[in-house]
Amino acid sequence: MSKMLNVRELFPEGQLRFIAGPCAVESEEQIDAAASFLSSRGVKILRGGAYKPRTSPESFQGLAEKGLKILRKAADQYNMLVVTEVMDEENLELVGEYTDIFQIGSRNCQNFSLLRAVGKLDRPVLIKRGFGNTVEEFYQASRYISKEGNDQIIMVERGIRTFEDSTRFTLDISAVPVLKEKVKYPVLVDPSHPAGKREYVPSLTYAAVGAGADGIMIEVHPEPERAMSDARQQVDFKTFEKIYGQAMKIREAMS
Ligand SMILES: [Mn+2]
Repeated sequence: MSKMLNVRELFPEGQLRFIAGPCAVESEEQIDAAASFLSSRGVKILRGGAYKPRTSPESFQGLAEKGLKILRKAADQYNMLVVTEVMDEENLELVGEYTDIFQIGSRNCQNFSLLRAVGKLDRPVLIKRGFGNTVEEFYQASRYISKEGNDQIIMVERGIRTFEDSTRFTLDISAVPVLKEKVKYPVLVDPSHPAGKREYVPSLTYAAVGAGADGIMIEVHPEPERAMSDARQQVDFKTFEKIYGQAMKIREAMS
């Protein structure tokens, strides 16, 4: 399962790599379909939430350990790595049994005890920017992890809360060059959560690549309309394929 991973090998400088998969793990069939498709297109890291930090407590909260097992099985079958969110320290050990990369979600970006806890482990940590955090606060959050000894960090810009409400969050494209100046870690962009609508996901992806992102973390679902969370922003396989191809062309044009 988990080997010693180096984030710079996963996201080499000057290249573009994708992390993709559905918002939430919903069933074995759904994850198998996603992993089978994505791996065939060259995606090496599978995403999917087993614990979902939802705005409403009545919303789908995730399959928990059952979801982790489903992710692990599909990733092993298709030779992929798993990145999934750990929401609290209590679940760190359990999530660690299944994931290759720990994800710290936007709502936990400044959960300093959780950051310290993953900082003590020898496994990569993907941290998403808090939607109410400045770039400097995001940077300092990464230092809570590295200070404990773990410098295998991946930073993800995922949009911030502004007065603008025509999109779900405002994607802060400027954060990409600013972070790349501050840290040696890979800087990725999640175009799905700021978009809120799948129609905007391609444009935000291309903008991120143009800004110099090392990778894209995108929500892809075999049947987006039927998704149990974030249904409006997940793209189907066909759309993913188009986005992926175009994004790679933009990256090539830049080198
Ligand atoms: Mn989501």
